[in-house]
Amino acid sequence: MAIRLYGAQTGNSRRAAIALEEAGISYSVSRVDLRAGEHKTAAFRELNPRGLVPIMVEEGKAGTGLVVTQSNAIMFYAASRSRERLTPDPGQEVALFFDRLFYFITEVIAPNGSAFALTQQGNEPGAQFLAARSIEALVQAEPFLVDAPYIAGDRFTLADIAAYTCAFAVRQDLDWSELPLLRAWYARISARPGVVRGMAAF
Ligand SMILES: N[C@@H](CCC(=O)N[C@@H](CS)C(=O)NCC(=O)O)C(=O)O
Repeated sequence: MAIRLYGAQTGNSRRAAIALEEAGISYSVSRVDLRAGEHKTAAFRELNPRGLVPIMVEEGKAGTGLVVTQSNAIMFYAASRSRERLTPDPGQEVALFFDRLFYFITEVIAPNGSAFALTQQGNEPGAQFLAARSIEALVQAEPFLVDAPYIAGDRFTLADIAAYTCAFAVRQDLDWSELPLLRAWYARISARPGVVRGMAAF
């Protein structure tokens, strides 16, 4: 089944691309020019009425296709078809995995995205408040790595992909000298071939 990923150089798009790469799923890329407003065209909104990237389309038989418009749903789709396990084995560490994954989705990624929207609205104090909350949550993830090399334990999972794209987005705003565990983890994740390819997809 042919898979096409629409996206741009954004954290959400990169997260989806990394997951497909790590899962060993082949896909083609459509770069969406956000500055030119390609994501707000009628044709694009037929795929995602919200006019946001990423979108994954899996072309089916006789014109029926799957359209997925949430980066985290694309990650789970990739995991479900992965040769490698990108989620914990059933019954083991599942709660920890979801706790860490949603930590990054709700505490780090969400306020970061809202800060960006407030900047676009000219609300700089609001933007700075949310950006600082996002970075604070990221910094407070340092203890996650005390006993394990990956965000949710001994194995690379979707939680690492979620955490990596947010750390990448604010890498210049972090005091890495204060974050030795996150620094070593960031280097480890950056060196993964699937991550390198996913980061370069758009
Ligand atoms: N919940 C969606 C959010 C998608 C989203 O906010 N995409 C941003 C880029 S990271 C976007 O398309 N922004 C363009 C705009 O707001 O005009 C997801 O996780 O995929």
